[in-house]
Amino acid sequence: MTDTQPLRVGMAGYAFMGAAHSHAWRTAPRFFDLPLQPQLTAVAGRNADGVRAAAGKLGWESAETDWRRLIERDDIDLVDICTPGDTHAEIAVAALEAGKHVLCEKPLANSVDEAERMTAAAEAAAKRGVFAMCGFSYRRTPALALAKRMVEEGRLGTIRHVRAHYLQDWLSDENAPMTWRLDKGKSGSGSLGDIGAHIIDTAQWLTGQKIAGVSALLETFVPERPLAGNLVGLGGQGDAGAEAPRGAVTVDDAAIFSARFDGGAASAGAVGVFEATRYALGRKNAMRLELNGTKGSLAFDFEDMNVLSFYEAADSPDAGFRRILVTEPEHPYVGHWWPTGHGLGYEHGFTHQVVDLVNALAQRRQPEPTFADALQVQRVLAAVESSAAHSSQWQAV
Ligand code: SOE
Repeated sequence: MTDTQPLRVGMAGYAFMGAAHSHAWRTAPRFFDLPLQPQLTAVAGRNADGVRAAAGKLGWESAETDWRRLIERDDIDLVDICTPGDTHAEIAVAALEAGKHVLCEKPLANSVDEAERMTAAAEAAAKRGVFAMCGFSYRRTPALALAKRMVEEGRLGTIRHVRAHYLQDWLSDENAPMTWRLDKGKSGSGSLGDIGAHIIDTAQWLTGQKIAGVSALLETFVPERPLAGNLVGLGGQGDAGAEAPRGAVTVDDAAIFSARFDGGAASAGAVGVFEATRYALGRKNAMRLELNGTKGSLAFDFEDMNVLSFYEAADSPDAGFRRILVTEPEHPYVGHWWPTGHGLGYEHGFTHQVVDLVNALAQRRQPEPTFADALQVQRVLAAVESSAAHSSQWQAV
C-alpha cells in the first residue's frame, strides 16, 4: 500500500451491486497503482442487522441505517449509489450539493425528469471540482474496450448495423417470486431499464453515435407472481410455489425495438435492432453485440466475455471471423492481472470502473460515462416506452 491521499467512500445499498462495488473498491488498489487510496468508510442500509452484517462481510469500516448520514459525515468524499432506481435522484443530488463525488448505478434514474435533475446537479458540481459518473460497467470489459479501440481506429469503416441482445432467463418460471425489479415504483421499468440500458449505452459508446428514434414493443408474459418473504437478489429466495398469494407485475418482461442512430461524426447513421428479456430460457447473462461496418464486423457475447470476434473484409475470402482472445498484456486493463490466456470475469469490469474513476478524480477530470451520457440512455428508455404505448409508432428520442 502506498501513502497516497485517501478517497473515503460511503456506499448506499449492499445487495448484488453493493457486493460487486465493494469488491471493486477493495481490489482496485491491489492490482493497479492508484493516485488516491480508496477507503471503505461506511455502508448504509435501512435494516440495522443487515447493514451491520454486510459491513463485516464486505469490508466496510462502519454501518449507517440512513443514507443521509453518508451526506452529513465529513469523513466521506464520494457516495456510491447501489440502491434501486427510485432513490438514485434524491441521494445523488444531495451528495453533489454537499460537495461529494458520486458513482451511481445504472440506469441513472426511473424517469427522464429525475435524470435531468441529476444531470443539472452534476454539471453544477463539476464547476466546483465535484464529479459524477454512472456505472455502465460493461464499457470496462476488456473485449468491449478493445472493440471501442478498433472502431475508433477505423477497422470497421462506417458502421451500418448494430445488433444488440441482452438475454437472461431468471423469470422463465411463472412461479419465480416477486422482487423489487418487477415493481415499477422501485425499478422504473423491467428488462428495458435493467438490461436494455446496458445494450443502449454500450451500442452508443461503441459506435460514437446516439439513438435518434425507435419503434418498440414491450411484453409482460406473467402479470402476477407469488409474494415471497425474503425478496432479495434477482428472483427472490427460490420458488415461492403456486399457492402463495400473488402480486401484480408492473413492468415489462421483454423489450424489443428497432433504432436509427444519428450518425455521430460519420455520414449516415447506423440502424439497429435491440432485444432485452428475462425469458430466454437457457441464456443466463448473454449480452450479445454485433457491429457490421463497411470494412469489418465485430461480435461479442458476455457469456464468452474474454473473446472478441472480428471479421475484416481485407482478409482472404476463407478467413472468416477471427477469434481474438482478449488476454494479452497490450489489451485494455488485462496486463494488470494474469498471464495471457487466464481470463477475467464479470467483477473485473467493476474494478476497472473504480480505476478509471479514481484516476479521473485525481486529475480533476470528468469521468465517463457522465450523467449526461446516462440521461441520453434514459431518453431512449422513455422513447421505447412511448412507442410501445402507441402501437409501436416511430418515436424520436
Ligand atoms: C440483472 O438483470 C442484472 O444484475 C443487472 O441489474 C446488472 O446491471 C447486470 O450487470 C447483470 O444482470
